[in-house]
Amino acid sequence: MTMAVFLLKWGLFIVMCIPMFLQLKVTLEGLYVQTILTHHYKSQSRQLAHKYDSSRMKVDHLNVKLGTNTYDPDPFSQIHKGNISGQEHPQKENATLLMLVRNEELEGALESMRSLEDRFNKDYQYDWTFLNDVPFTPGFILATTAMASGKTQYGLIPSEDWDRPDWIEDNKFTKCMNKMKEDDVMYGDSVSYRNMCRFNSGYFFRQELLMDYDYYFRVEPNVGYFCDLPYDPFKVLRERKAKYGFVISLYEYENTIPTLWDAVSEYIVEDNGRDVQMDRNYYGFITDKSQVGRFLPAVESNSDYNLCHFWSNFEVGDLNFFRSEQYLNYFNHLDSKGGFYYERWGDAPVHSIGASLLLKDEEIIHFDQISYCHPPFYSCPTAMYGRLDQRCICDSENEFSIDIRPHSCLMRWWKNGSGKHFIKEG
Ligand SMILES: Nc1nc2c(ncn2[C@@H]2O[C@H](COP(=O)(O)OP(=O)(O)OP(=O)(O)O)[C@@H](O)[C@H]2O)c(=O)[nH]1
Ligand SMILES: [Mg+2]
Repeated sequence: MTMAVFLLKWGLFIVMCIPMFLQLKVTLEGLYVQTILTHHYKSQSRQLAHKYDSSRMKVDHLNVKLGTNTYDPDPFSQIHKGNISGQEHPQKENATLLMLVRNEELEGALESMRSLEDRFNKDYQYDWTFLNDVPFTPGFILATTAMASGKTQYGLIPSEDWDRPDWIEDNKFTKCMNKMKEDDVMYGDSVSYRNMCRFNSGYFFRQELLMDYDYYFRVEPNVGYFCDLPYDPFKVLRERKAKYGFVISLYEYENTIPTLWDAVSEYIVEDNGRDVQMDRNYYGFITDKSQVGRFLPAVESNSDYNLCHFWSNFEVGDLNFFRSEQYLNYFNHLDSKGGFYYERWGDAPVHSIGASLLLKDEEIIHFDQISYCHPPFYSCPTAMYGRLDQRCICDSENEFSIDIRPHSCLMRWWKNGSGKHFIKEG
């Protein structure tokens, strides 16, 4: 009897398990088939891709439509036809490469120089101008001159262009700086960083050594250029009558500029349409907070300013714009508020807002074919042929490749600044 119950129980158990076993078998078979199929499809698509390698990867790609906003009407003709490289005397603009730098940053300065020389300047030999708030050491001068293909010159910044002016109140300044330190504001406790930002905002273009130049290309220590420059950016500025060129655009840390926009708004009201021409300038770029594509602004701001700025560690610009009465009025208004010291206003938002308000009609250029890296971010052309043609060493898909990321303002630029040509022409 016990045996019969035992057999019955097991019999029932086995019968009940049969569908489960069948299901498991089907699933395993399915997985197996799926794996085989995936493998099959992958290898088939790899085969297909390689089947067309010879035409896909062909170097003679003069007729390929570029996925880029190039300023060069015949972009592939330059490098491979040897029009730049090997040209003995390419036409040069009245321009200089410009580096504000400390003696102790020599190695970083040489790294940046080597990269820009290789990628661009060896073919042009533009002058290098170095500026410092203390005299350059003989070692610095020797090494940078050896690295440069062009002439080098070294300027000592006068104290009145660099140091904190006396009308900044001591006690208020110390209190503000301590508060910024407490609040962990980036470089919030640094006096020299403030000097540097005010100098770059309002004084670099007044330096004696720059007086005879029209254009400058700002270079910082420890930056890099990942592709050959496909054109002379100075020439692009001149030919297009542009005044300012950038590569990367990001959101500013609002805690460094709590009252900057108040000062700007006051300036706009006082200007009363004299220099700031709202119907032609780039006001939209610095105030648009709408969704662009799938991107809302990465940070919320407490003013109309959306915090977008051109990352000014790279700049190619027209010195005459900065020396103009219009820019000086703008700068003087901001400077009189003391925010470079009581807060920690950076030259990036100051340049960017100034350029966006005062420039117009495509006078600002996005150099999308210049691949530039200031750690941690970099730009890298997305078009494969562009990368090949410019001998790029960069990965356009990496998360630090900044162009189309939530914390990039480039999409806002395309919408409000100079959009991609094909969008405008389409
Ligand atoms: N001569 C001189 N140059 C300075 C001083 N502080 C900064 N600089 C230069 O000013 C430029 C900007 O300074 P950085 O320290 O790179 O500032 P940043 O790019 O905002 O910050 P990082 O992310 O640290 O690079 C660089 O070219 C520096 O070499 C200074 O006290 N004296
Ligand atoms: Mg830097």
